[in-house]
Amino acid sequence: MQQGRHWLIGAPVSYYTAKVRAYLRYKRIPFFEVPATREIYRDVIVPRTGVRFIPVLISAQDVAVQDSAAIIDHLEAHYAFPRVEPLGPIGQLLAALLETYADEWLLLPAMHYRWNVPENRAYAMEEFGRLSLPTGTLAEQRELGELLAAPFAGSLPALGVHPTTAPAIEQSYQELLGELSAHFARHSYLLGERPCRGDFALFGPLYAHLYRDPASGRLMRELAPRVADWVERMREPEASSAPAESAGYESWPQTLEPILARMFRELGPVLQSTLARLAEAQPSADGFLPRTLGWHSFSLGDVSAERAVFPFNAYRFQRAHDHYTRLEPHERERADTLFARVGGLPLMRTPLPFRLLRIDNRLKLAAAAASSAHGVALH
Ligand SMILES: N[C@@H](CCC(=O)N[C@@H](CS)C(=O)NCC(=O)O)C(=O)O
Repeated sequence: MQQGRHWLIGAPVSYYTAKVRAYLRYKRIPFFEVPATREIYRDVIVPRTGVRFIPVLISAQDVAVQDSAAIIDHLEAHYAFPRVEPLGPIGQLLAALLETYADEWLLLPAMHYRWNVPENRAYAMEEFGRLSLPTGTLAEQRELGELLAAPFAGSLPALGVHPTTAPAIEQSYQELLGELSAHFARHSYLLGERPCRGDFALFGPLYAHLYRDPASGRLMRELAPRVADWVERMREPEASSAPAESAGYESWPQTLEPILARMFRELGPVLQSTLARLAEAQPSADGFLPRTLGWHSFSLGDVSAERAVFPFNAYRFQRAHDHYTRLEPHERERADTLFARVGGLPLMRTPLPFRLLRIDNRLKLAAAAASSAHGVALH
């Protein structure tokens, strides 16, 4: 990969690659996309990042960055315009919350529909094979696709996708489509007339899985054509001169409230419990956290089930929480009015008794700064 250019290593089937690709296109940042073949994993991804995740950005300065949010942050430092961060602090907080919801929670419907609907599953396996072995025969690609897809399909129980939760996951997703349809009837993007990081994040599951996978794509177009239109808009988002928060409402559109309420109802307790688990976690000898910290129960609709505890869920939320704790008192009051309406106050007011740091693409726990370490009330 030649220096002086940005290279995005990823895949058309990949959730978080879609997020970064839409961001790069919106910013009009020139880049080349490289499919994550077996050779690219062996020669670039693993040696440069130490982990096996996509997307990876190899920047024009030859810096290797993994994690979709870290890639966006890295590029934002070099390309200020068009802005993707909302102007106001509450807008920034909401964008980070929506990013957390899209990155961490919409994995459930995205993975459920991909791996439990036979038509989607067959399509995804072929796509995995084509990506990894572009010059192989169809039979070779299918065989390899099946092998490579196994760990992804096998991750469903850890995410909380079980036969018992599948109906609730479908119901929640279809209700979300209704809420998004109502929102996109009035606004082009989540926070108004210009995409924010929440839009890019939401594009990950809604495009790479739930629009591209054939059976899911039909479902979206049938149930929520306006959401499908937003997906199309996000594929090549136009740089707009409109402020990220449009005038006429107090930094957030009202039609966002049911979506925030859903997020706090479904993901809120999972985050609370993850924070509590982290507060008790014993660091390993090297100080890094494992990818999962045991299991906990969660509820969706009327069902309860088990899922793994993912420290990364809390890491993504930490950015939103930081925005919240930095609000000036008059802004805090406005944000609290909103959070009280959408059921988010207990979570937002939970102090984080630690900092999660991301070092060498792995998470580490550090003590909270003295000023914010006011008691551990994690219930
Ligand atoms: N937090 C990471 C997540 C990246 C991620 O999970 N990527 C998927 C593909 S879309 C992957 O590489 N998974 C490999 C694995 O789960 O081991 C990001 O935002 O980039």
